[in-house]
This record gives sequence, structure tokens and C-alpha cells, in this order.
Amino acid sequence: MTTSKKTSSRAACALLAAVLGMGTTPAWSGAGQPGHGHDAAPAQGHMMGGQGMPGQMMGTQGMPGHHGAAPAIGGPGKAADVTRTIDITMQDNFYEPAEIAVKAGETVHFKIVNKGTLLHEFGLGTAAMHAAHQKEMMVMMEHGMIEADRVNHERMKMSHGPGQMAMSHSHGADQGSVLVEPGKSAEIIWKFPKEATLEFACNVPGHYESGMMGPIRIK
Ligand SMILES: [Cu+2]
Repeated sequence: MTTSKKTSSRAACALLAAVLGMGTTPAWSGAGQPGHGHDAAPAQGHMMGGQGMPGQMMGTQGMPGHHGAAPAIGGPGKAADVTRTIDITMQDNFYEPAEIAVKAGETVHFKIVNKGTLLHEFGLGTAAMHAAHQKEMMVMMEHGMIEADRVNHERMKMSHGPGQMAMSHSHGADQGSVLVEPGKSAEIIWKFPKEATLEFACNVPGHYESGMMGPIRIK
């Protein structure tokens, strides 16, 4: 009786152990599923990492802002680091000087004056960036945000829709681009990268094509 009880309790124990064991197995396989989830999680994390990469790239390039895939063109510089001042005169439709030479990593203070009768831009970037910017500025002109000889600030403000943010954000001294109305002036302090193939250009529709651009030689 006692033995059978012990036996049955042992059996119960064994059963319990088995159940626990089995319980462990599903739990383990359950953990295995999260394990699979873990396998998937790094993949997701990787994907997220991939999505986050523009941010990382921006970080490495020292380019704060939202131009994720932008190539290294340098960034806004500090006044204290300026080693050279370059005067730029805008005419219809060309710049004086026609080309610029800077040293690798140099911080340059550009003083820009528009002596023409038309609206002009002084923008720093690669040829590809200027080409993209020209399309934006074509749209800006179509929307009346810019006119031949002026910036329509009212229209510019109204244009802060989601799709048009990029346009209004693509101008500004901290973006390496200024729009200058006739008779007005502007300045940019820019820290150049060690090496890059850059141009300064005016992307007001028709101006780049008519020669309002020049190379920036980094030596
Ligand atoms: Cu121009």
C-alpha cells in the first residue's frame, strides 16, 4: 500500500517531471520561436540599421541636416576658423571670379554681391546636386516662389507643404546656397572637405546652362 503509494507518487513525480520536461520542451521550443524571432530581429535590426544609415552617413560626413545621401561637400564653418575671404560678384549671367581655388579642409568666408539685374544663386555642390537643384528651382519658379528678379517671400512661406519643404530647405547659408536679389548681398562661411569635385553655381532656371557656374579646385 505504502509502496504502491510511493510508486504512484514516484510515478506521479516522473509524470510531473515528464510534464515539466515536456513543459520545458514546448517552453524551449517556444523560446526557440523567439529565438527565431531573434534571428529575425537582427535582420530587422539590420534593416533598421539600413534605414538609419543615411543618419550614420551624415554623422560620418559631419553633415547635420536631412540630406542623407548627400556627398561630402563640407558644411557650415565657424567664423573663428576662416582662413580666406573670397569676394564673389554676380552678374547676368556669370560670376567674377570664374573659378575658385581653396585648400583642403579650409574654412572660407564668401562675400557675395549681386550686381546684375536678375535674381541669382550662389550654391556649392557637385554637378549632380546642381542638376537636381535646377529641377527644384524650375518648380519654384513655376509656383511663383521665385521670379526673374526677386524671391516671392509670401509664396515661399505658403509653400511649406510636405512635398515642397525640400525646396525651401535647399537654400540657406547653412546649406551652402544663397539666393541673392539684384543689389543685395549675402555671405556663407563654409568648411570644405579634404577632397571633392565641386562647383559653385546658379540654379535659377536657364542660368547654369548659360554659363553661370565655375569649378572649385581643392588643393
Ligand atoms: Cu543666376
